[in-house]
Amino acid sequence: MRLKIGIVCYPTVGGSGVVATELGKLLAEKGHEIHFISSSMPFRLNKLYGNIYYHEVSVNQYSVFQYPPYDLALASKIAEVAKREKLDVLHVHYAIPHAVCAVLARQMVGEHLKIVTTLHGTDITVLGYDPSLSDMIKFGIEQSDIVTAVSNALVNQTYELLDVQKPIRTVYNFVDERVYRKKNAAHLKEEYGIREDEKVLIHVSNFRRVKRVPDVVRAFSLIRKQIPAKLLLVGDGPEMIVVCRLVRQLGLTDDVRFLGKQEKLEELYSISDVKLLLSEKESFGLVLLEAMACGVPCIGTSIGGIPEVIEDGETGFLCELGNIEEVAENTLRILMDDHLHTYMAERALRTVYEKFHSQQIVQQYEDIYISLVKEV
Ligand code: GMT
Repeated sequence: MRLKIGIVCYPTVGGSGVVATELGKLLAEKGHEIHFISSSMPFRLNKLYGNIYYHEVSVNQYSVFQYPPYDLALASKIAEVAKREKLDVLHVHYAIPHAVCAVLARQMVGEHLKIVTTLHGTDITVLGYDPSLSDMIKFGIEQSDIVTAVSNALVNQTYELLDVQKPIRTVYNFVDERVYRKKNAAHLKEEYGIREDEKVLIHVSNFRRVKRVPDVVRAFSLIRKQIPAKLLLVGDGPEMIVVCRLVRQLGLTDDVRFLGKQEKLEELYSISDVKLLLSEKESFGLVLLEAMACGVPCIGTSIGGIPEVIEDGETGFLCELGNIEEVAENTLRILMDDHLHTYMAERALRTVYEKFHSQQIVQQYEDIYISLVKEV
């Protein structure tokens, strides 16, 4: 069955935009017609496909409005595209504003437009606590035809926080294994001034406070006292100034590389020995999966969906939030034991293929769409 699927996502750098875009690309490869509806071109939509279309939402600034009406412009664009292109299904990523805009668009075009909403985390774990928004999020969820979340932890958190009645299914995130695989990028070590005897640790995030990047730096400081090592910090965001200051204060300037936002992450993972993600909130942690697909063992906090991605003692280690000593100790265990490192690297690769394989996950979404279209 060939479907016409609309995908609404945040196009900028971020796991939800990445997953939505990769999903669209893989669905297109399976023969479906994909229509991205977004405020700018999703950054991973970096290749031309005959059956992928992009519809830009533009917001006019009229002097009568104090704020530009983005949500209304989005709803109106969804309705326009759904009607003209005869969309079967609309898959929106994030409950607000996307699910709510989709519901409004459906009222404009008719009930045959089916809505699938995927919860990615921030809509629940941050905005769900805001009483001025929680009823709206609940409305978006309950009015969707099918709701998915990227981890069991996020499903449970949604039930606890919003008291929704709607069934929510877990559909895990995935990566494109053709892109995320170990590559020969040894030349990068030389370019970044990393010696052969040095171990490489990597952290990738948007440097929001919830990512606890200072914990990564503090743990690295303890590790660095024991073995020669370098830390790659990839990404940028609000905490960058704090992190830079801490690196200076701890005397780590020569051993930390600030790489900013990067695209060829698979090459950076390919020269890394361990990945660190020490967040206080994380519904899944897509960057862990990216690293695992390149054979990198991971250290993460026992928070949110992270324990569903890292299998403790098998593909890496889980640590208590804020326990820097435990992070350093577990990281050193991996870095100082080649057998353990090889074992965990292989287990990480196997987990990506067995539990999170892209074909398996895309199939789950496809089955959801088909079940809805068959209902009509
Ligand atoms: O983590 C962020 O700050 C970005 C956010 C997003 O919108 O991409 O990430 C959320 O969605 C990702 C994809 O499902 C998940 O891998 C991240 O864990 C989740 N972030 C949080 O829950 C904080």
